[in-house]
Parts: sequence; C-alpha cells; structure tokens
Amino acid sequence: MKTHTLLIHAPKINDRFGPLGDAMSINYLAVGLPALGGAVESTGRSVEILHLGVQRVAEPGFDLEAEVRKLRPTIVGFSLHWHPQTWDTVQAIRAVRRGAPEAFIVLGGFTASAMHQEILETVPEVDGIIRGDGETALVALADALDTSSPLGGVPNLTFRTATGIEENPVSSLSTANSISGLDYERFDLIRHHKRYINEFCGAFYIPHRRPQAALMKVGQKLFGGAGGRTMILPAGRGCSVTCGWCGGGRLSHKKFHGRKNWIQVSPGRTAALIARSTELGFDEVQACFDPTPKDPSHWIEVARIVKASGVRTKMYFESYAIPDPELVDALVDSFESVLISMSPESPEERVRRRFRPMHFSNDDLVEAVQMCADKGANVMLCFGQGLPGEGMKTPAAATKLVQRCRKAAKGVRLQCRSFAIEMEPGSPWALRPEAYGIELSRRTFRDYIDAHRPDAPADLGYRIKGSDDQFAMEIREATCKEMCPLPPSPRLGHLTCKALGAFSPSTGCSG
Ligand code: B12
Ligand code: SF4
Repeated sequence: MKTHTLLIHAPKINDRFGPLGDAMSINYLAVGLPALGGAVESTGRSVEILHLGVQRVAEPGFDLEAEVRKLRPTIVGFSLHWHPQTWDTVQAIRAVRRGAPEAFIVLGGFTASAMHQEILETVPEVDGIIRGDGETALVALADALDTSSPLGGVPNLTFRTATGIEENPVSSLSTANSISGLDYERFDLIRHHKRYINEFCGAFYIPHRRPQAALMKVGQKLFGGAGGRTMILPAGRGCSVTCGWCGGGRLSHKKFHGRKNWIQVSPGRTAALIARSTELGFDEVQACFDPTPKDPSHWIEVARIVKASGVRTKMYFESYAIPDPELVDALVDSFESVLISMSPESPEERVRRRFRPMHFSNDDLVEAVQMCADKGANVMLCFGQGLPGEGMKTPAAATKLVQRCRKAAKGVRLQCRSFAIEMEPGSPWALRPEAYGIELSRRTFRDYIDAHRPDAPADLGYRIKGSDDQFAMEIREATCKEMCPLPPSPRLGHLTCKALGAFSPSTGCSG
C-alpha cells in the first residue's frame, strides 16, 4: 500500500480542564488542512489526513510507526498550528521517522512558521517547514521530490541541507480569489471523518473519564452551550490589527507569513460552505473572522445569500469589537438562532485599551448586549484572567460588569468564558516582554515542548512583574462565581462544576 502524502494533526492528549480533570484539547484541525489535502489530491496524488485523537478512539491500539511503515508515504506533513500541540507533535514526528525513514517530514501552521529555524535546529527528524500559506508550496514540494529537483525553488520552504539550514523566501501568498476557490469541505480525506465531525468538532475539552464525559453530554443536551457539531468557517486570512497577546495579529502575519493585510473568502463561497455544513452533519457554523466590525457589509451579504438559499442553521458569530446593529438584524433574519460573542478580555478599560486596538468601553459593551438582546441574539462574553495592569480591584470590577450585562441581556441567554491567556510564539508580548511588564518563562522551541509535556507544571509562559499568588487566587474565585462557562448559567455553573468535581475530587473550581 502506498499513500503519497499523509497529513497529521496531533491534539494535546494529556491536558486538564477544571472539573473535567484529564482531557484532550486542540481537537479542531486547522480549517485549512482539508483544503491543503484537496490541493495535493487535485494533482493526482493520493492523500490521507490522520487526526491522532480520532485514531485513539476509533482504532484503539493504533500505532503510528507501524502505520507509516505500511503506507510508505513520500511526504508526511504535520500541522503544528497551535503551540499546545508541540509535545505531542514532536512525539509523533519521531514515530514517523522510525517507521518511514525515507519520507520527507514537513511542518506547517502558525507555530511552525513562527519558529521554523529553531525547530529544524531542535528536532533532527524534521526535513523542512513551509511558512504561511501552504497550498501552492506543498504541491511544489511534492513536484520537486517526485522529480528529484532541487528544493531551492520551493516557495516558503525552510529546509535542511548537507551543510546547514536554507530559507527560501515567502513568495507564494494566496489571494482573496484563490482562497475562495479551495476545497475546505474535503472532510472525506480525514480517516473516520464522521467520527471527527460528531465527536471532535464541538467541546474544547474531551474528558478521558467516562462519568465526566457522560455528565457533560447530559448538561449540554439540557442547557446547550459549546458541544454541538460546529463547522468553523474558513472565512479569511491575516488580521486588520495587532493585539498585544496574539500570535496571529497583523504584525505576526507580516513577519512570519509575508501577509501585510487581510483577505476574505467571497460572500457567495462562504454562504455555499454554510449550505455544505448542514449536508455534512454539522449543527451550527462559527464565524471567527471579523476584521472590520465597523463595516459589516461583507457578513451582511453572506447572511443575505444564506437567507435567499433557504438553508437554515445556527450561527455563532465572534465579533472582534462590538457588532453593528444592522449585522445583528441580518444574522437574526437569516439563521435559526444566533449567538454573538464579544471579548472585553479585561473589565478594566485601561488594560483593554492596551491589549486591543479595536477598543470599546464598558458602557459600549453593556449597550451592545442590550441591543443584541432586543433583537433576539444570545450573547457570549469572553474574558482573560490576570492580565498585566489588573490589580486587587479587578475581580470586583469584573463582577460589576458581568452583572450589568446580565441585566441588559433580558430575554436571551448570556454565557461567559474566562481563560487565562497563554504565551504564544511570535506575539507582540513574546517579542517585547518588558514593554508589557512581564517576564517570560517560555521563549525557545524547547521551552514549548517542555511546557506541554504530560507531566509539566501549570504555567502560562510568563509572570507578571510584581504580582503575587493571592491576587491570582482572588481573580480565579471571582471568575468561578460570576463567569463560569458551564451550564446552566455564568452564576450557577459552579454548581455543575461541583457535581462534576465529585467524580474527581482533586479538580473543580473554587466558587
Ligand atoms: C479562526 C481561528 C480559530 C477557530 C478555529 C480555527 C481552525 N480550526 O483552524 C477557533 C475559534 C475554534 C480557534 C480556537 C483556538 N485558537 Co485560534 N485562531 C483563529 C484565527 C482567527 C484564524 C485562523 C484561520 O482561519 N486561518 C486561515 C485558514 C484557512 O488557514 P489555516 O487553517 O491556518 O491553514 C493554513 C496554514 O496555517 C498552513 N498549514 C496549516 N497546517 C499545515 C500543515 C502543513 C504540512 C502545511 C504545509 C501547511 C499547513 O496551510 C494552510 C493553508 O494555507 C487565528 C488568528 C488569525 N487572524 O489568523 C487564530 C489562531 C490560529 N488561534 C490561536 C489559538 C491559540 C487558538 C486556541 C489554542 C485558543 C485556546 N486557548 O483555546 C484554540 C485551539 C482550538 C482547537 N484547535 O481545537 C492562535 C495560535 C497561536 C499559536 N502559535 O499557537 C492564533 C494564531 C491567534 C489567536 N490567539 O487566536 N481559533
Ligand atoms: S486577537 Fe486581535 S490580533 Fe489576534 S486575530 Fe483576534 S483581532 Fe486579530
């Protein structure tokens, strides 16, 4: 048996999440991966995508080393997109190298692009890294390997030579037209793709233990929440701004992917993907690309075409600031139900302004919640935990802000999510920690491997200068009491958390 190109996604198998205890995270594939496989397949080469989390449940005892020995791939491409995948991905790379010594092992995705030189220096099993957009470059790599041509002509590739590491320029950059023509719906290239859609495209964490998993399912059935089969829309690339903590902002895209601006998939193609989502078995779609919240014409046009097509599904729209009322009208008019998320990140306006160029005030937020509620859209608020600049008064400010929003959200459902923000490679505060008042505990690729190994101590990758443990605990307590992401509501979720914690007493919240 021979598969020409094997694309692999390794989730973080040994993660932990509050009341759920041991759980698997990073369950979504990069949305561009099925399209990448489709691009290679359209050149007449056989392609398969393996999700190592799906493999774990669908083929217990699955052995990657034995599998690649059998498949004998020419190229094995790892999607090292999200940094929490680092340890698991490196383990999988080693297994592939043992089973397929002749295969060309290439990496792509955000983390791989930001740390390309270092990865080649640290992991000898890796042959090359494609930075930024992958479609044209991966096909060019396949062409070069199949014809034994020099790799110096493969765009975006950093690769190992007999004498060192060579870096080809990022000369292949996709355009708005080219990304609108890609086959994002090629889920059929994923082995056990129905299982992927049914079990992995929803909850952020998949508990290892059965009681937690079963209880979560019941909770989600009764109260809803993240857990439906969600198709993430591949809506665009790049970003219009640079947020302080984000590894995917405008600055990072320019530095690592060669993209100075942002591009969007055309409204017609986006609407067609929304229609495909229902045929593929998804319950809802999620739009997480909103570079111009002040000019909502693009998404209004998407909503108009969806309505005209007669397709009905649910929409979870991540607004990059606060949404325009006309957009909310268009979404509510076109979708079965609408959930709009907004990310104040910090209740302190000063801190928010420092990290988010698309600023809005607390009053703007409360008004926007009320506007959404008046129009019948549910609301999700996303907070960070313990950003530099926050202090002992922050927990009380957070409580007050959530209470104001709750009052404004009459007649609709208000959910909250609150995550401690982790260090990401290539983000502005990783590049200039002193400017943000932090000290890094994660800098190198080796640090990222160590930070995500199964037995690693909890660490966000930085320490805020001058902060103490008492402050961290108070923030966590306020979060548990007022912003719990678990059903039935931000204020009562801590009861569900306690119930879940009863199955694993060492976990659970402080609320
Ligand atoms: C949409 C989005 C999401 C969506 C999911 C997107 C998805 N499934 O791909 C949601 C909201 C669910 C999400 C979640 C998370 N995200 Co996010 N997300 C984005 C966002 C806004 C756009 C990404 C996108 O759509 N790109 C365009 C698509 C079409 O291309 P693509 O999938 O990236 O694939 C291309 C290339 O990356 C490359 N490529 C990818 N894999 C491979 C493999 C090979 C072999 C090759 C050659 C090339 C290649 O080629 C592809 C085609 O050209 C970016 C920020 C930004 N503005 O870019 C952050 C971003 C990618 N997310 C990030 C993070 C940290 C996360 C989370 C870990 C957050 C968290 N703490 O939970 C989770 C992970 C969830 C998971 N995997 O289960 C960081 C990653 C930084 C880093 N280096 O780790 C980013 C950069 C910024 C940010 N902080 O939001 N995210
Ligand atoms: S967090 Fe900010 S910089 Fe990052 S993708 Fe979102 S809007 Fe862009």
